[in-house]
Amino acid sequence: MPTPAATPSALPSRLSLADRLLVAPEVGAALAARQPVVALESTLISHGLPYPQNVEVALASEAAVRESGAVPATVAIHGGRLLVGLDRAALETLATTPGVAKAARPSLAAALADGGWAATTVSATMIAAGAAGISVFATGGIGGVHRGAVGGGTGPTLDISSDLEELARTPLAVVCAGPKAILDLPLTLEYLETRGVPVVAVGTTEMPGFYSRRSGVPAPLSAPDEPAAARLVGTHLALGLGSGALVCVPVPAADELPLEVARPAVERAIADAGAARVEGPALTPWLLARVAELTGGASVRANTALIVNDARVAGRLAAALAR
Ligand code: PSU
Ligand code: MN
Repeated sequence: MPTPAATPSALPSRLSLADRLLVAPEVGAALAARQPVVALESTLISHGLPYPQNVEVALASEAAVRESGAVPATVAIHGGRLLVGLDRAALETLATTPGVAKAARPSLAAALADGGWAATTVSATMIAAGAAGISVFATGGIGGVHRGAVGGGTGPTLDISSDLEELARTPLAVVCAGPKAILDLPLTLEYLETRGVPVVAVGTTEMPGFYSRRSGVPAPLSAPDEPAAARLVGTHLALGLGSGALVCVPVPAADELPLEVARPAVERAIADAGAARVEGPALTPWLLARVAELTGGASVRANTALIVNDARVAGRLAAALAR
């Protein structure tokens, strides 16, 4: 992969999204041959998990995609370009560089104009993947409507992740283990329904709860198995409605954080974040790190396992969609 220059003035500001895409040769070849490709995001590497679990999970996710018969394309920003497909050195850089930026749709231009390294959230990864022609993407847990976003506690914060708007306007299948457990799950589902995003749980009629297999909240749609989920998602994408589809897969049983362990840790972390006045894009990483502390690292084990599992399922979904 060519290494782009990292000076702010390296690229003219008028460049389009397509002009700024730098697709790795293996990914480009797979797309040209209509072979299955799975996009992976990088904010979970830079902001979501501690080192060295973050780089281990990045490599394990890529391996899981390959085992499923698809080509992985981890997305990040460097030198004013959207990189689609990273080498190992790039993954290490994202995992170890302090203060790497977190780029979402609203902060995409700032990250590109800066010229340095930035990790992409679900929204920015969907933008890059969609522009590159990739139709399946795996993450850990999507962002959503934060608790207290529309009232309660200290009043409405209106903190709603740009992930939800992206799902409404970019036609990709996104595989996750449910919206992150730190969020308001019923309100997140209401938002996705309003914005026309089908949400399908695989192998269960309940929404997967991210760290936990269960959430206690019914899933809007349910598919008994992966082929059924692939048919549903394939049908949605073929209609050309413009929105993406969310596929939710429970964390593997051996690594889950039982709901009775996860729930009090999440509630305590949210209270602590309020007391520490953490807000904006810093909130989600702060809460994930706090839950990790409160559970003695058990949440990190669940988080890494669910990310790799999602990548594996996304690979199989991409293979099914390519047939
Ligand atoms: N899944 C994880 N860990 C993470 C994320 C997803 O297991 O850290 C990241 C994704 O990049 C997602 C972001 O888009 O968290 C949501 O951030 P926010 O709530 O600030 O929109
Ligand atoms: Mn937010």
